[in-house]
Amino acid sequence: MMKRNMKLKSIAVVAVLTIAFTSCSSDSESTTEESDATVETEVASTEVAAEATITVEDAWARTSPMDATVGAAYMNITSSADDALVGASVDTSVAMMTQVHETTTAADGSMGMQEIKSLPLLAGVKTELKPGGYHVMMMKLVKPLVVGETVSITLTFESGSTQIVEVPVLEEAP
Ligand SMILES: [Cu+2]
Repeated sequence: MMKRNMKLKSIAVVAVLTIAFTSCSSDSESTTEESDATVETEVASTEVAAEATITVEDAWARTSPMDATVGAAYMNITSSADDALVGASVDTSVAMMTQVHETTTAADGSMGMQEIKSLPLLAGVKTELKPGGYHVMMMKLVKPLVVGETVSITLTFESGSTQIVEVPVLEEAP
């Protein structure tokens, strides 16, 4: 971490020096440029602190039988800041309705599932969407999910950001 910070700092210094050396203008102008650079650096570091990154890994969708009306997609989601998955959607050429589901087990042991409006993502913690757990459910499939194809799933997060994930259709988890 320290090493990386040091490296970033030296890159910033090089950038400022480059501006100074390439500037053939008057002293007053180069002063202006330097102060601009300082302001930009401050803004940039504020953005870095506030901007969360959300990483989606190991996404896959299960191939669906010809007569199936629903399909499921799975993935691992890690957000650098606390957030929540509040929605998922696919193009209507794939499925007419898409929801985030959780698998439930009733008192009698029977399995079911229900929509979950907000799936919490704790900062730095990998949240798994996997068979038997959370999943993205594509309903009213327009056509079967065929191995070798990919489905673009748009994830919406509580923070307001969205992410499009290219999800390969597979027989089983990668
Ligand atoms: Cu489901």
